[in-house]
Amino acid sequence: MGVLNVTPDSFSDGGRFLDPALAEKRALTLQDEGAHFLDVGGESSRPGAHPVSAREEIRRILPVLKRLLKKIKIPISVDTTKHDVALAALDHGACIINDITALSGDRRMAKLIARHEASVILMHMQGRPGTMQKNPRYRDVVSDVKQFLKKAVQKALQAGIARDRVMVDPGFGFGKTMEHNMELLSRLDELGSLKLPLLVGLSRKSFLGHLLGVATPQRLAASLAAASVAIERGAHVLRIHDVSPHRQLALLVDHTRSLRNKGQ
Ligand code: HH2
Repeated sequence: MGVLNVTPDSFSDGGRFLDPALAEKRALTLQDEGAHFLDVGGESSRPGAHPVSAREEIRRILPVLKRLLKKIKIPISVDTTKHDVALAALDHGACIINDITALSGDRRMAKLIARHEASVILMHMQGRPGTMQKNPRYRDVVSDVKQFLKKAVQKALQAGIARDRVMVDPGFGFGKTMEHNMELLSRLDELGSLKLPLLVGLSRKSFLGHLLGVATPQRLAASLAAASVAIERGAHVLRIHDVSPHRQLALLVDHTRSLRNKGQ
């Protein structure tokens, strides 16, 4: 899943694709490089980010979605927590809502997604972006995240969203210390018991930088290494900024896995 941030303040590419023409060009590049989905976001969720209004989010993403409608063949996801933004996006060609609050941010979201027969990404977050990195705590991060996602899936199904339209995401970097993130990555396979497609967003994340002492622009190698571990532990979708190198990595890891499975 290629990331297209139409924001002034995203942590790794803020301000680069605010101009709809540049955003369109970026989307086409991500598609040409082999992305299977596009995730368009109009509000940063980096630690300490300030929330923006639905009106502003729509103002940022709608001109881009209108351009993409005719040009992009891969499914478009929109990264939003707000009903009104999701509604505008679904009316303009998006078919997946990436809700980092897992349907808890806006009580009208679940029914909207169900009514539109759209798909949803349910992500775990402790707290909210403004304050989530202030002393996050867990009993056991993997079991707590799994429990949270189980409940979010039940909520989605109760609202009428079909099970085959649900993906889950442990939410790397969202209300988690570096140790929590590393624990989640190393035990990612435990989320397999949810029996749903597993999406991970590891690309350029701060905990990789903290672990290895590298600034955001130098985090590609760490992102690739983390992605490789994630695929080995059962991740199905990688939410990424650098599609081409991740595609090479995914093809190689998949190939070795299928050879090993054949040999068993
Ligand atoms: N990470 C970010 C944003 N949205 N959605 C899901 N499902 N999973 C993630 O890990 C995830 C996400 C943060 O990355 P980015 O979009 O590049 O930055 P920003 O939130 O600053 O725009």
